[in-house]
Amino acid sequence: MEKRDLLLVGAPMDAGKRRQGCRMGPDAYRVAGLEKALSDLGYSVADLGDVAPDPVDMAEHDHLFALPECVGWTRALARVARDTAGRGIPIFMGGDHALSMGTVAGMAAHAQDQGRPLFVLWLDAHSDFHTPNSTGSGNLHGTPVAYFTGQPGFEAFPPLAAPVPTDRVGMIGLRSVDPHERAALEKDKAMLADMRSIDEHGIKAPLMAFLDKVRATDGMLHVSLDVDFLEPAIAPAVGTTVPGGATEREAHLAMELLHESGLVCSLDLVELNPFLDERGRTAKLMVDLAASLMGRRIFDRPTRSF
Ligand code: B3U
Ligand code: MN
Ligand code: MN
Repeated sequence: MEKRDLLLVGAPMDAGKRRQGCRMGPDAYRVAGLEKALSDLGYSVADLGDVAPDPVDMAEHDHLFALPECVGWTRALARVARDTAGRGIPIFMGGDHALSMGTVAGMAAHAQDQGRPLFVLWLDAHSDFHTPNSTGSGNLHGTPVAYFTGQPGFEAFPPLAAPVPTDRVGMIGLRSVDPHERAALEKDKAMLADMRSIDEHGIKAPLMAFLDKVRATDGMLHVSLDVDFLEPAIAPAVGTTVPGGATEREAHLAMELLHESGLVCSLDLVELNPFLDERGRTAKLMVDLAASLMGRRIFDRPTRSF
């Protein structure tokens, strides 16, 4: 298969929650060597620099944190995703998870332009399925899946060119889902693999089942990788740590299977907060996972020391 160009897009969004630091994510990936790790695999890689939010003339909301800025990011990133998707595989270097409102909306519009369905693999401890009406925290990084699947309550946000139906969403790594999200998800047909089921059946079974669905409909696959998918002991640089996450081996296996599928057309790397990292270990692990997803083999994994 011909290697598609890789396009690194910085999305230093920090507006999706109160705790700050994710704005440093794109530079942490640059310092950790993401571009070289990928170009060493034989890809042509371009760093397109950082996106900025569109200016938005809207009042702040009483409950939702930084609503106007989140709307501005969604507009900007949806446009950038749609524009870059035709030129290669965009890798969005976050930034917090609210950035996926824009990236998935833009990728879904691109897929629609191609006449193909978009599927979304959500690798996360959380389901991020709150709506602006159900969120208790008011943090919009807990809402992107509800937005891009077209749930009600997002009137302040750009209308979706192509909502992603929930039966085209797969979530792996779940272990912190609020009651409202759970009630909403149970009514829907997303594929949910929580850590309990991964402990029982391994990570390969749900992932292959989901990839089979993508392949069966000639779908395109967007992968959204939240740092908190990982066990916090190996990935401490995240504001919302939840113990009991994916191990390094489970995560690498998932990336290798994704690579072998040949289905991935775009990737978000989200929620890295370099302010909370230990000597760059989380940033380096995320770079290694991205390299596995793009085809780095097990014998070529670097030795790491901190
Ligand atoms: N569900 C909680 C917590 C949360 C969601 N996503 C993250 N944290 N990273 C909320 O605030 O909506
Ligand atoms: Mn998330
Ligand atoms: Mn999360």
